[in-house]
Amino acid sequence: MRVMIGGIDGYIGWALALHLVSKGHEVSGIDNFYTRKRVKEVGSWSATPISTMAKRVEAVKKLTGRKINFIKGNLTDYDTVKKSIRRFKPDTFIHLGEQRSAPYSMIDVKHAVETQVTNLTSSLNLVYAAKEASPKMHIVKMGTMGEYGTPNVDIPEGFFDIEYNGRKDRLPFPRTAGSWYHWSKIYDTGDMMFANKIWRLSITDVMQGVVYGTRTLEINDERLHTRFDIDEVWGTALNRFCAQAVIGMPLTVYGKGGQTRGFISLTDSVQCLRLAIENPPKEGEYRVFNQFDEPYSVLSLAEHVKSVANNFGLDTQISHTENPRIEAEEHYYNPIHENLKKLGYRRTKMLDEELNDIIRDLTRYKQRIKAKKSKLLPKTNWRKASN
Ligand code: USQ
Repeated sequence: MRVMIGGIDGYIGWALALHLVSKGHEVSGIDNFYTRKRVKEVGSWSATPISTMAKRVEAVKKLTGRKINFIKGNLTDYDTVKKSIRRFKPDTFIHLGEQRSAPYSMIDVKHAVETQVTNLTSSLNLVYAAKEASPKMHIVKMGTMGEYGTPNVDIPEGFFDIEYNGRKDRLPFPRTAGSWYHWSKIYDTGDMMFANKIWRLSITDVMQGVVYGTRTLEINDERLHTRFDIDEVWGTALNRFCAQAVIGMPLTVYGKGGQTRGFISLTDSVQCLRLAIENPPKEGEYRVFNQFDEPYSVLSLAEHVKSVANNFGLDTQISHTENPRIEAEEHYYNPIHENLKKLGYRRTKMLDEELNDIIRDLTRYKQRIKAKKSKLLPKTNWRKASN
C-alpha cells in the first residue's frame, strides 16, 4: 500500500516508516523537524544520537535496499498537505505530526496556544485536503488514551451504550483530559468525527497509551535509530525511568505513583498502526482503537525498572517526588482494548524483556544522558500559569 506519514521524523513516525517499508509498503513522509527544534528549546536532546533525515533515508537505502521519500514541509500549511497528497496519492495518510508533549503545553500561555493551534490546524488541513484531493483515502489519526481521563467506570473503544431518563443511545464516551495537549487531542477527535459525518471520510482514530522502547525489529543499526527523549518535557514516564536508572539517579515517581495508564512498546505501536493501515475501515466509517499492551501504575513501572536495572548491577532508588501535575494518584482504570486484537495484534515482548533491551541500549549513551541530568527532574508545574 502507499502510505504517507505526517511527522515521519518523530519517535513513532521514523520507526513506523522502517516497519512499513520492511513489509513492502511504499512510504512517503512529511516533517518540519518541529520536535528536534522544541527539544533543543528546552535544552535537551535525544539520548540516542539521531542522524539528519537525508542520512537516515540514505542509510535505509544502503542497509535494506528500500526507498523512503521525504518532503520537508509543515502540516499547518494547507497547500503543503494538499499538494503532497495529490502527488503521492496515498491509500492511507497517518497523522503523527503534532505537538505531543503534555508538559510543553503547560509551560505558559504561549506554549498552550501553540499546542492547540498547531494540532488543530494540522488536523483540519488534513481532512480538508482529503475531501478536496482524495476523499476515499483512509486517515489514521493519532489520538491518546489520555483523552478519556481516569473515569470511575470502564472505558470503551470510543463509543458506549447509555440509558438515561428511560431512553437509550450509542454515544461518544465522555472525554476529560489532564493537560492542554490532551485537550487538543479531544478537539481533534471531535473534528475527525465531524469530517466523517459531513463528508463520509474513512477514519481510524487511535487512542494510544504511553509508548516505550529504544528499538523495533527494524532498528538494528545505529544509523537507523529513532529518537529517545528523556527530559521532563519531552521524555515519558517509563523511558525516563530507564534513563534515570542508567545514570544512578532516583526514579522520579510523581506523588503516590498510583496513576495508572495504558502503556505500549514501540515495536507493538508500529505493529498496531500497520494492522490499522492494512485493514482499513469500510468506506465512510469512523472507528476507534484503544491501543496499548496493558495498564500499569507508575509506581509498579518504577519497581519493574528497579528490578531489571539491578540485574545490570545498577543500584536504583525510587523517589516519590512532589507531583507537578494535577491528576488522581489513586483511581479505577479499566479501558477495553479488543479491536486491534481482532485484527491480529499480539504483544511481542513482556515488559521486563523490553526494559532489559532499553537499559542495555541506553548504557551505551550514558554520557549523553548524564550531560542532561538536570533536565530529568520535574519543573513544569500545572499549578503555575508561567513556568
Ligand atoms: N510521571 C511520573 N514521573 C515522571 C514522568 C511522569 O510519575 O518522571 C507520571 C505522570 O504524572 C503521569 C504518567 O506518569 O501520571 C504519564 O506521564 P507521561 O509523561 O509518561 O505521559 P503523558 O504526559 O500522559 O503523555 C505521553 C505522551 C503523549 C501521549 C500520552 C499517552 O507524551 O504524547 O499522548 O503519553 S496517555 O498518557 O495515554 O495519554
